[in-house]
Amino acid sequence: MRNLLLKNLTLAIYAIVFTTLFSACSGSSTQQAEQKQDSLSTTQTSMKDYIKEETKEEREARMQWWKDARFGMFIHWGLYAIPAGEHKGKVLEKGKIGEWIMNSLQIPVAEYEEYAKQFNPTKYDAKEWVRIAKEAGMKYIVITSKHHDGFSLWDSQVSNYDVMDASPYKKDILQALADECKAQGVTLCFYHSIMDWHHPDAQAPHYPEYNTDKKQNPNFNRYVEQYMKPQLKELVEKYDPAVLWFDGEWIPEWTEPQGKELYNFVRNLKPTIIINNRVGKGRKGMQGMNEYEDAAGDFGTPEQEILSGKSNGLPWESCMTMNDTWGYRKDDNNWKSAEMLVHNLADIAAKGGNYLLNVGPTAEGEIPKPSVERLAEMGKWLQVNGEAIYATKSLNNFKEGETIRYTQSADGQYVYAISLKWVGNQLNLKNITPKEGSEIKMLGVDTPLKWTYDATKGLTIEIPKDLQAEAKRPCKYAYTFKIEGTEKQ
Ligand code: FHN
Repeated sequence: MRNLLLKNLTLAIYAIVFTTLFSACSGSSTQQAEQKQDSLSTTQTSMKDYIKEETKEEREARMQWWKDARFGMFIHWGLYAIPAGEHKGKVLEKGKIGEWIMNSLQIPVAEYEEYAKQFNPTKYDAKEWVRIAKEAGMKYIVITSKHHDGFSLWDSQVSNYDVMDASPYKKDILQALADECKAQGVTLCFYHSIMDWHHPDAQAPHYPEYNTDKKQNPNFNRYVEQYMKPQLKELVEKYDPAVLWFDGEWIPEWTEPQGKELYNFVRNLKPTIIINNRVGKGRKGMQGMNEYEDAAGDFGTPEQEILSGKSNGLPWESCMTMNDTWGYRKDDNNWKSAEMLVHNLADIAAKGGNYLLNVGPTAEGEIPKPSVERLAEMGKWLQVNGEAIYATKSLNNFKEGETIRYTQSADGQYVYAISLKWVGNQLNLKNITPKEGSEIKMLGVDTPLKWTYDATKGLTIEIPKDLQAEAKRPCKYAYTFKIEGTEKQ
């Protein structure tokens, strides 16, 4: 309560000063309340340059848990879930994403702010969300602390455009999620947009086209120093996220040196944190890997796509929607099948990447049923096949033909051949040399399978009759063969 009073007092003082200084600017009262709080200075006196000073071994050790995790939940949630693709009778064009509605339908800041007054997700149940992620086999959650529309899902001390101050909900969404993640053993991470369509020192004055490369806000640096960095400091210090997942870095106001500086700023707040490559300007379009060698960031971020092969060094994570939008759109029913999602996960794991699969909860706070159903299916598959996915390594040849994907146990003892279709009576693999006299099993089946090996014909595995009936198989969608052996050189 005392903190809240202090915060409101500071914001009120700020509002007066800011109104006087920027009365010429066409912002709303909420915009005007967003500014620096002196007590939240982000000046770090002795900043370590992690980009230059961290060794390869240190970096690999820091990244290990994340690489082992393989599968995470992306959550795009914010005010845009209220219009859900339709604002004042105007429906977003097909193919447009829900969380971009403010930009796509050119909604003025003050008009969009009205959604904050309606944001009251009474069905939000952090326990249930984390349970859904965990049962799907997801090891981490990346939630939008703030998306491009600028609305914050926690009680930010430098803003009153947040869930606590601007919405009737008045509960800290991130705190509830952080508590549940801790209780259920899922790692919490934050997405944070550098671009901000609401802040007067960022892209708000670019209205009607917030996302433009034709304009630059001369005050952008003030937004960075007095708003974005204090917000990041709050997020790191209050909720201890394991990853900061930046986005919106393509704006002309943002530069690679700023990205590198921000990377170091965040690492200095929490040395073990992992940061994606969108912190700087390195990402190459939707393919998402780095365009140049020394780009800031710890991992590449292919978006809505999977790398065609393995990466040559940079860890990567493919982020993807289950339908065609990140933020909830009530009219988007173009769902990928559970089979496709399982195949994507196997393909990504074989190529050494992570899969960050998105859900876009409704304004009431529910993860849409089709997402929940698909995640449950993935969870069932992982219950049987998880050992071929988590903490695995890739082979040089990550695939054989179009339907086999390979992974390898961390100690190199076992190869996992994941078949993306039912194999019939026999499976023939040319790329693997099994250890003589070893057992080959299908994951989820106790009895070892018969096999033969011939240097020219390769490895042939017999599939027993009783597994030919779909109902008798240990899982659906893809089948894993655990082989003690090595990749043929
Ligand atoms: O503009 C965003 C989009 O809304 C969404 O957040 C995705 C997720 O990777 N990233 C952006 C574009 O690259």
